[in-house]
Amino acid sequence: MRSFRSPGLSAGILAAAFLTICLIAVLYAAWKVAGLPFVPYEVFDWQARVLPGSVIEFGIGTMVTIIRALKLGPTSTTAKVGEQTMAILGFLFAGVVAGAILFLLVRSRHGRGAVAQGVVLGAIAAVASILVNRVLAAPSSSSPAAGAAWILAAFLAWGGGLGRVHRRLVAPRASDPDAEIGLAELASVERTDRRSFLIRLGGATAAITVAGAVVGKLVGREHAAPVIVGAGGPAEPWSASNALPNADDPVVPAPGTRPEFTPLSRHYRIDINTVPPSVDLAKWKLEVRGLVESPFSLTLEDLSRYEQVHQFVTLSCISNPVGGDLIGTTRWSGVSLQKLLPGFKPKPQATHMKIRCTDGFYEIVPLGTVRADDRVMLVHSWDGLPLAREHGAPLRIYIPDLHGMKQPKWIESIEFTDRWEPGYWVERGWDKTARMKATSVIDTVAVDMTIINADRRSLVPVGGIAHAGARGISKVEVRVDDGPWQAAKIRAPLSALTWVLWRYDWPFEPGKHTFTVRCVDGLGAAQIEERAPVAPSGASGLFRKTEMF
Ligand SMILES: Nc1nc2c(c(=O)[nH]1)N[C@H]1C(S)=C(S)[C@@H](COP(=O)(O)O)O[C@H]1N2
Ligand SMILES: [Mo]
Repeated sequence: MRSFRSPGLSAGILAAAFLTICLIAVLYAAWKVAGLPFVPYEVFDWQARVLPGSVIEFGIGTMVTIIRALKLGPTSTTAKVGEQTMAILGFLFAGVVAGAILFLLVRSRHGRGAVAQGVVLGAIAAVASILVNRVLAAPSSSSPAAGAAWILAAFLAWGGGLGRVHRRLVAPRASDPDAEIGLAELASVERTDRRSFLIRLGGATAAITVAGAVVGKLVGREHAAPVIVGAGGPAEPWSASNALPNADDPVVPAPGTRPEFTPLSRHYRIDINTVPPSVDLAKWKLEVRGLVESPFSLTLEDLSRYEQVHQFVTLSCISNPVGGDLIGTTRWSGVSLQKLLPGFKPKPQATHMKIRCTDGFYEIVPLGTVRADDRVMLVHSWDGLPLAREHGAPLRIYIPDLHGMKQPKWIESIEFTDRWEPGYWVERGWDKTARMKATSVIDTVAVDMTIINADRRSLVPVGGIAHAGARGISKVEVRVDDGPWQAAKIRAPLSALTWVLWRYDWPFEPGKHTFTVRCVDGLGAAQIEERAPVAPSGASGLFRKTEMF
């Protein structure tokens, strides 16, 4: 009889890492192929909902700072990739910790019952994951029961596998346990056997991971429920064949200024989902309930029978730093809520609407806002196309002057109530009103596009945007170094709800210069010069750009 030799903790960590990576690969492939729950993202999204707002704000703020400092790419798409990576690494970390604990537990019991304990561990992890899946209640193309069964099977296999790996590491096959060999020799045989076993396990993990990724990518249906785009609907964005309303404006943007009308593919996306929820458009209905004469529901077709409104709108995220890219302008189409309101038949005591979304997001809208402003609308299209999945298909709201955090996407229901409540982000410490502050940004100092004026002066076109919610912009000024503030020319905006493009032709001086911009909103209020971070009410401060010529 030889004594039991427990595999070391490092072997346990390695084995747990391999098995957890296999689990992730298999879950990923099943998610892509059959729409089964991808637990790492679901756990991440669940954490994002339950953790205190300050923790989330710190996380998002750090990510935005890093992305901007390292110029990693468009903030919102890069951040989503960052979140997905964190979700997967976090899941892997949890799997490794759980595996290490299992190895320690089994060691304290002298190696007995490794598989049984592994299965118990898998079952605990499965139950927790199923609970998260049910709490999120994300729509998916698989049924909740199938999702639960799949999670249970996958996690039991993972836990049982861990137990078997432990058993295998304890009882090396290379040696005959009954053979008469010395202890030292046995130890070395064991070490070699464990090492080659772990190497083979690593190889198998690599193979499974590659297979999972390939299957997921090839079959990849983005775990979408069937999306039915209105038959005969437009295939082309509105902007592809229509001129912008200010096309004839004499103020030509300085070369290098961002596009005045943001292409759909470049509009930022911010929400609480690692992967945007996919709504089955065939089954979708807007539920209207609460303090109304009688609850009812509306389909997209019902909405299409109302007068359709189109508005050019600039939307910005409250997390957008001064000069950031979490801001965009497109053409929003839908129905004015003011027109819909009488048909909803709210009871006299109703004062607010609580809007609930597929992803658990919610927001409160005072009826006074709707009654006072016919531009508040339920929106089904952007740039002439039905809303993309990531931008809230099939229905979102638009409320002039407010940041995106007040503008729910993926709307499911409107409940009429008699009191104000904090919305999703207000509950997490953000501003109650979330009104967009005036902001101005220099996009370009186009020194290689210098023009020579009549006095033979070289003028460098400087340009960018200015925006103040629905208040419009009455003045933009540029200062070079410590010089005087100079008025910039303002191009007519696409609408009263969008940013303006401005341009200032700077008399060129060689050397190093700092350009600063500021604006005044349409009501006469100057842009706030004092710097403030994005939380809790949106960033303020002047944008500066330093260039060397
Ligand atoms: N249902 C839902 N709606 C939402 C959010 C969300 O997380 N869930 N995020 C809001 C925030 S913070 C912003 S900035 C805007 C962004 O809209 P976009 O991604 O279409 O640009 O959506 C808003 N609507
Ligand atoms: Mo936002």
